[in-house]
Amino acid sequence: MKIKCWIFYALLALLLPSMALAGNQIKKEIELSDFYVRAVPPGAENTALFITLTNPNKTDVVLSKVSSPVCRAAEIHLMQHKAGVMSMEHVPELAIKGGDTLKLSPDGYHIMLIGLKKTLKDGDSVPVTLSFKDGNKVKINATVRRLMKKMKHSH
Ligand SMILES: [Cu+2]
Repeated sequence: MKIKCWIFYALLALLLPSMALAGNQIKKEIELSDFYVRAVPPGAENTALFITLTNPNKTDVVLSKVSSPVCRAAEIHLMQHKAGVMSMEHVPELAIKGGDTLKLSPDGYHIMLIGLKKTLKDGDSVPVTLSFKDGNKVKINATVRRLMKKMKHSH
């Protein structure tokens, strides 16, 4: 009997870490699509990046940091109507709920590229690194596009 018990615990000790590992691997990577940077006139200091983020997991995925070599800083912003006035607010992170798709747009969440180091022309490719709270990092190349809709900046 004593030997059987020992084998049981030894097996359990062997199995537990591998089970935890399998749990991690089940987590699917967030899907990024339709990403683009808004073209701005030469000399413009800021522009915005838009992405559609789809979370195929059951749990939330949180975007916590964005960076790009084309600008001094990148911030997650939320465009809001406040007493009839559109204003932008800096939010520290952006949660994409399990099974949800979040589409960034000029009148909602967007990523502000602040302090542009060069003029971004229509068709240019902008490298961007997205860092998620779980430690995952995703690199994308967003194409610069002209947008029809005007975006007012009031920081
Ligand atoms: Cu903004």
